[in-house]
Amino acid sequence: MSAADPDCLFCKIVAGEIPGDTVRETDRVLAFRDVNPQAPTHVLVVPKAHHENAAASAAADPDGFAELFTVAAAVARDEGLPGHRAVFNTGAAVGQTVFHTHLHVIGGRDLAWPPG
Ligand code: DGP
Repeated sequence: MSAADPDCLFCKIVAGEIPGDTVRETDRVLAFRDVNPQAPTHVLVVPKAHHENAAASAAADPDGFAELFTVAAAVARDEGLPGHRAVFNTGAAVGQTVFHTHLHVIGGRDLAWPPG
């Protein structure tokens, strides 16, 4: 696993230094509720290993990256969602604010397409 970044918010949640509302955990992945939910269900699924975005995680640990999606599906099932959206923001230009890979799992209301 890559070293935690001492300045990274999600590394601190993974380490338990900052509380997170955890809904699922595996050896490699933590899923917790977004502090600023955009829908009735808004869960962030993060690899415990620190990488700054989805592509970096996929390159460094393909199996761990795939596990983000199996955990996302389990979260959606647990929440009883009839469908859900799974989104990575990559880069500040499209709204990434936390530079530790995180898959947004959003559902529980109608979602427009294309996204804004
Ligand atoms: P993004 O904009 O794609 O980088 O998403 C970052 C998300 O992280 C955003 O939806 C809000 C969420 N967030 C920021 N700070 C915290 C926090 O301290 N705890 C939790 N649970 N979520 C946070």
